[in-house]
Amino acid sequence: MKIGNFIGGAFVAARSGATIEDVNPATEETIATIPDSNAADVDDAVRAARLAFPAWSGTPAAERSRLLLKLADLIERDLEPLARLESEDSGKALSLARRLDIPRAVANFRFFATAILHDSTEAHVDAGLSLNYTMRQPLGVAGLISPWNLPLYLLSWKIAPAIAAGNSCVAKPSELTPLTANRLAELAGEAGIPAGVVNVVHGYGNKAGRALTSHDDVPMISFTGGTATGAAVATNAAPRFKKLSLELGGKNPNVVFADADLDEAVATSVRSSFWNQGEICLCGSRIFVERSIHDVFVERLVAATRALRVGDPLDPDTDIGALVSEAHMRKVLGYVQVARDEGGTIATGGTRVDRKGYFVEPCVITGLGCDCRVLQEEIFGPVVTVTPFDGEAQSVEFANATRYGLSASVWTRDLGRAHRVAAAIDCGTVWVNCWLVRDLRVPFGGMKESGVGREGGFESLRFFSEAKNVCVKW
Ligand code: TXE
Repeated sequence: MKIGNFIGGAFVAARSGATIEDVNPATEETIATIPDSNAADVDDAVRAARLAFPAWSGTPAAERSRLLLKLADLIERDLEPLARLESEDSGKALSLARRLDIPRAVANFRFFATAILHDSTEAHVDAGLSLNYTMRQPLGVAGLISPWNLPLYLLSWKIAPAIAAGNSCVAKPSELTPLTANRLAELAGEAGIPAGVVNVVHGYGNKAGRALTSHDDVPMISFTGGTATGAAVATNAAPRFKKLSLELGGKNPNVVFADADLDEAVATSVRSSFWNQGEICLCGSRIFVERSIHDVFVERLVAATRALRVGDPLDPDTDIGALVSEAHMRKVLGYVQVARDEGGTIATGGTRVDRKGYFVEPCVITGLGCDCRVLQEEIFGPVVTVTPFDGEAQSVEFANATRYGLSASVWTRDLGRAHRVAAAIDCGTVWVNCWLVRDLRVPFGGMKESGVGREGGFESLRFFSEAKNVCVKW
């Protein structure tokens, strides 16, 4: 498969003609070539988006909504081939792409297509003096940069609110997982979304991505990816005074108190540790367990982990597929070695599976404290640590002992404690007795080095618009 950039409603090669190979991490075979775009290609896309902006931003919300709903229907129609593309591109289990990735992309378009029909703005009346009303206007071209772990899910989480709010956009998907973005571009055309409203430029982050974040005609950047990359994006965008939303890494605590429902806590912890090979920024990679139940929790978690089936992502019985790339697999295996060097015990897993493809056995590590690198640095793979704690105060101390602050899970039947601990953990989302239960209306984002700004629900529509106050004399 040879895919092109989608610019002004047409598929085109990079101006330089250069390409990048796209590899299926489960088979190590090249499955596509994508354009290795540079600043000239980004410039073409931004020009197309600027041209489309006046008409699109002037299109009534009801019509924008209709077109986005049509696009959602088309994604739903093509759920099966899209899920397969996502699986082949990223290594994730096809069953997960069917259940999670593609349905969420549909939901994202439906959610923002209808949100704009129910949005409102404020008026402030100072009787006898003035009437102020707030306009929320689209800004122009949105630059959208997305990662490889949930490719269509996270790209649609950005494209849907950006264009629903009346902006046009240039999206730069991860060079590791470009295929569903390419298909989305086709479907946007089929849905009747005018040419130039959605543009997709493929290529490397430090070339195409950097050109987008530095472009003078792109007034806002929404980025999801690693924390170090987020810093590079901010360095480029901040001096140009762009609106910036950064959703970055996580090193999320999963805190289990002795009074928790152990069956539920173990079953959900297996998912929050290893879903999508642990390649979700919301995974609970640091598990803290109250000392009195630590040993039994570890025993049950290890048994459940060993029962997971690692293998062919297309096999319906597979729980864990391949990691996204060889480089990423090496990074993950490197951290297992760091854990050994730091004195940790590998309770299970942590080795490469003896077959073609980048498969790693899910790994549980015990015996490490909060200062160890393995508990400080984002591994972003099927590797978790379990550490005992004593009492509520220490659970919070451990949970906060990281520079990240994306999400947390807390397991307890004590309602008062659930509220206290949730309030005390420094992060953007706390799940009590659950994980990854997502209501698209709620604010989403991180504290500390997990990001800046909030998206989700009306927060997304606020990000992709500029508030303007109009003051009329009474
Ligand atoms: O992400 P990058 P990578 C974390 C995770 C992972 C690490 C690196 O820890 O191991 O990040 O993964 C584009 N200017 N997460 O390398 O580099 C890039 O092309 C502009 C967490 O894949 O952050 C891609 O489209 N753009 C995360 C996107 O940024 C640049 C999910 C993300 O890539 C750029 C993925 C630059 N200078 C990885 N450099 C999460 N929190 O969900 C790269 N890009």
